[in-house]
Amino acid sequence: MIEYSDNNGVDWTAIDTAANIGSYSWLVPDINSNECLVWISDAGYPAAGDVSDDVFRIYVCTLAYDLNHDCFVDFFDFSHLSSEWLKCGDPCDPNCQP
Ligand SMILES: [Ca+2]
Repeated sequence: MIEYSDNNGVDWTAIDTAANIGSYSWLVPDINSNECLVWISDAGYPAAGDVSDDVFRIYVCTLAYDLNHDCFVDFFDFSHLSSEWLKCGDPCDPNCQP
């Protein structure tokens, strides 16, 4: 069982129950907190588990021109924008040259 807290362990929210394969990909929630923790435990024996060694930060990126959502506006974003600069975006338009 995987859970997280956004208030340093006061409250816990379930993320998922998953088999232990050594890693887990998690799309973090849209929150702003400097007091996040993750708790992982055996779903059948909740006392057997462990929590993050320290709090970490989750924040919502607010950059409008971060086109690949990595929270940086850099050359990749510019190249992504320029790669579609002259595309019409309408696949039903016979004059569209994607
Ligand atoms: Ca970016």
